[in-house]
Amino acid sequence: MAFFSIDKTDKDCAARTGTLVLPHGPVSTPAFMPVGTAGTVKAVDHDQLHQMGYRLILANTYHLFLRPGMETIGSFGGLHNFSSWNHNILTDSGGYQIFSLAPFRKITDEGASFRSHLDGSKHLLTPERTVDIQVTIGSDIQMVLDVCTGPDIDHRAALEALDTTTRWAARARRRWTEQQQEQGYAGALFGIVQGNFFPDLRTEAVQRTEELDFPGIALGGLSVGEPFSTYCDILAHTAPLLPREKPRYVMGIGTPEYILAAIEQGIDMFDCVFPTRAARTGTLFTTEGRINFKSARYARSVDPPDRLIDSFGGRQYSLGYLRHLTKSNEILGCMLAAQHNLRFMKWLVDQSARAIREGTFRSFKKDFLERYAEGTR
Ligand code: PRF
Repeated sequence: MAFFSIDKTDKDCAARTGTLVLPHGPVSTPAFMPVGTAGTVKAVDHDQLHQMGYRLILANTYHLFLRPGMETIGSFGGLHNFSSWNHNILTDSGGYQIFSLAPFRKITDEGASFRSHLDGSKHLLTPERTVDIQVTIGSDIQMVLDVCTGPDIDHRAALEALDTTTRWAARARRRWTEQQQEQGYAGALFGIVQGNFFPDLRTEAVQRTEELDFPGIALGGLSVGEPFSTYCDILAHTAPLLPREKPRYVMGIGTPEYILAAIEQGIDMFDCVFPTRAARTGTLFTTEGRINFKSARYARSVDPPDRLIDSFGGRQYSLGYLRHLTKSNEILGCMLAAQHNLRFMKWLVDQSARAIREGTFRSFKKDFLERYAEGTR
């Protein structure tokens, strides 16, 4: 079966539904991937993720490499066995985490050297080593090591980062092919388009990444602090340049506004810590807007978080109870809020898919966002 097939394209925009066929089973797209940085989606257990309909979660090379380390994960035969998750895993390469977390980092042609945010120890990740690590993890989809840049750099610096990213991508591609031939590695490798917020560099990045012919392609370097309109402009410029037949992934986006904008441009995959992180600090995403459920206004609310969404798999918990749990720092508060937000994200992509099949994605997006903005306080 093909690695990726498009099932339906919306009649009024580039949005599409499809199916990814991965080593641990098929995944329908558009797909939101919950982030399980250290091999766990915080406060949500694997059975629940499966029950919610998730078949592809994300883990981070950077974190797993530092702790528990590759010897431990290797001794379990990979992250699927180690964590007892029998469905698909996509691993990010560490490029972005080094950029955002490491207290010290230095990019050279050889790779990225950095100090661990855990204990200050020094490490070097090269493009080849990053592939090898992700092979040890047993990733169903792995990402190339890239250089992610912030919104404040000039054209010259952005081009330099792009040049390094492209040279690293070619080396990663070569190592991935060796791993397929020598170890029978079955996971895919995705290239990452960088180029900062310069349209000419984004165009060049797509061309140079496409020359390497990866099975899938990601847009990196977005949602790094730029205004939403800049994100939309770069997305509208770059997405139409991507090959139609390959899965397309925007890395690290997770609010409904960002995700629906991406789906409209024909993006198939996204991930973000935001739904699970926000849950832990008292924020729920609902079909009537984003709410702070710690607010006193919910103290006696007998309502469920959302009238349209089955937040807890058939179980009823009120907003009043959820507020109490979180105010009391009860672990169950984190668990329930994370569960609701992940069910909300699944609902959002499933409703998007339904609308695409019906050819009504644009009106679904407009209606949803109007209501969502109105209720967000
Ligand atoms: N590169 C990688 N991972 C990422 C990003 C990137 O640019 C982003 C940017 N939003 C999130 N995660 N490798």
